[in-house]
Amino acid sequence: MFIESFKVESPNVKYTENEIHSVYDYETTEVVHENRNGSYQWVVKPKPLNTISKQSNRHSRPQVRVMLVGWGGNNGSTLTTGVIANKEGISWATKDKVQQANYFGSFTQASSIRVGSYNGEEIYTPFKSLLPMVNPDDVVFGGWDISDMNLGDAMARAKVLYIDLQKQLRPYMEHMVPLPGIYDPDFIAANQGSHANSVTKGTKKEQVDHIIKDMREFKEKNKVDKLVVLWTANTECYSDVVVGLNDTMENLLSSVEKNESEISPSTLYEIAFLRTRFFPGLIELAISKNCFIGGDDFKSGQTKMKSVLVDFLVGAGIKPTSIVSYNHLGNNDGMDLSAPQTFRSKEISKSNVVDDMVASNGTLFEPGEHPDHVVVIKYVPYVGDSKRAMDEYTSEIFMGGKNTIVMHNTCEDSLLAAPIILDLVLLAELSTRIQFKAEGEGKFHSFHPVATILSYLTKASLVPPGTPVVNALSKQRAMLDNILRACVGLAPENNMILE
Ligand code: NAI
Ligand code: DG6
Repeated sequence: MFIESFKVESPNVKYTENEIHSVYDYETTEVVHENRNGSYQWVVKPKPLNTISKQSNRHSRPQVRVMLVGWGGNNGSTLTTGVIANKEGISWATKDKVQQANYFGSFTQASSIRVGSYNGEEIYTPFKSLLPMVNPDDVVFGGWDISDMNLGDAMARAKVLYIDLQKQLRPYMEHMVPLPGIYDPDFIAANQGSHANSVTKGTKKEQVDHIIKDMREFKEKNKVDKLVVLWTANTECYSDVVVGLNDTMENLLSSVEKNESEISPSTLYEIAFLRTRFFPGLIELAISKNCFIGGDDFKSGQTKMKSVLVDFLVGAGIKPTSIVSYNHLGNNDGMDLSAPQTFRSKEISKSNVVDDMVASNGTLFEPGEHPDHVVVIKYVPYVGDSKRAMDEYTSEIFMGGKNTIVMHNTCEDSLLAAPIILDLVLLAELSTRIQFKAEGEGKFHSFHPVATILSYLTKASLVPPGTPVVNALSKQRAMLDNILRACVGLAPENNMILE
């Protein structure tokens, strides 16, 4: 059964005028390696830790302003059009039916969560009714691009949406023109140069100041305090952490002052608003400014499947030995990735997602042992945004047997990515309104600025130093669900069904 909304009644939960307060039993386990009677032993100690959380803006309708880097791209234009189409209740004719705008693929808008059972029947409610979240109707978009194409033309160039829908949306989109972006041909594929007709000028420091000014003006114009900034521009070449260049906050800021050529446009935007090419220096800067930052590269299709499938295999005691992922696509993202330097960045973000699952099972894998893992991406203009992803997983099973699973996925890439971008915005905003403290602790505090809670949506999760990286999708989702449940005093979903 599905219910639209609910209220929790519990001595641990208090609804005040503007906040929801929840006292929550959080039980963790501590593992220690101790000398007991002359020999070292591993000891696991359950450790209860009461926490209290509060979530603000219970009644008012929170609003959020979003600036996208790469606003005129396939993702940027598809997200903007999708939100407008939903807000305006637009429908359009397809070959099959009259299609209504929806938010399929956005877990905040289109997924549900179990709250309990009623007369033996499971009761579900929309995920978005768990805590007061920003309504996508109240999101206003802006941003930068190195191309001055307006969003109406960008939508047409993307070739993602049905023509009937594009015609209806064009009047809303034509006046939207991205602000000039920071362009450095050394960091994206040479094939992108012809788009770059709207770029900021000056030294690296001046470009950072330019972006800061843009953000200030956007905030003032739209009368908001809260701004979410998100990178959806082309993939840049992979950059290493270099001692003296970007390894500390001080070195990074001094490299910008010195106009060092190895500092990429994404790093300059990041410095302006603390984006994510996560050099240690940037993370330090984000922490020092208490500004939330999240992981890298939207996890939309192939990688999502990978983080489900490998979790299933390793969890079932099956040993994946070879993972081969092919893609071909024909949009501008595909063209950018056809250059080896930008491909390298994508290869890395697509490849690291099985490491924790492999390391978790010492029965299957020796320390340091990994499955062969190959990622291939090819540019095939004809297929446009309709990406093909083919995966082959070979595993060792019982008694030396082999098991090969092959998957083929065809999908409009940006229609998978756009709802994920919306979720990142809404979840990031929500995270800023949650505060908690351990029992006995004086003051409430926010989440750590490195927002692990966003991991479910990105390929390369970012976690605070000293925190484990979790890639298994089910664990990332459980973390999200259970943290939000805790905020309204609901126990984590344990699926024990003892009752
Ligand atoms: P796109 O190529 O259509 O759009 C990127 C936009 O960024 C272009 O309009 C370009 O002019 C602009 N741009 C490039 N460098 C810039 C800079 N320094 N400053 C401002 N604007 C800049 O690509 P798409 O498909 O929208 O993808 C965007 C990013 O998201 C890429 O990094 C891609 O790899 C990643 N991604 C895409 C997915 C998809 O489904 N389309 C899925 C997951 C990740
Ligand atoms: C081809 O690999 C293009 C990429 O931009 C991907 O489509 C994108 O990163 C999504 O990747 P995945 O692995 O989540 O489908």
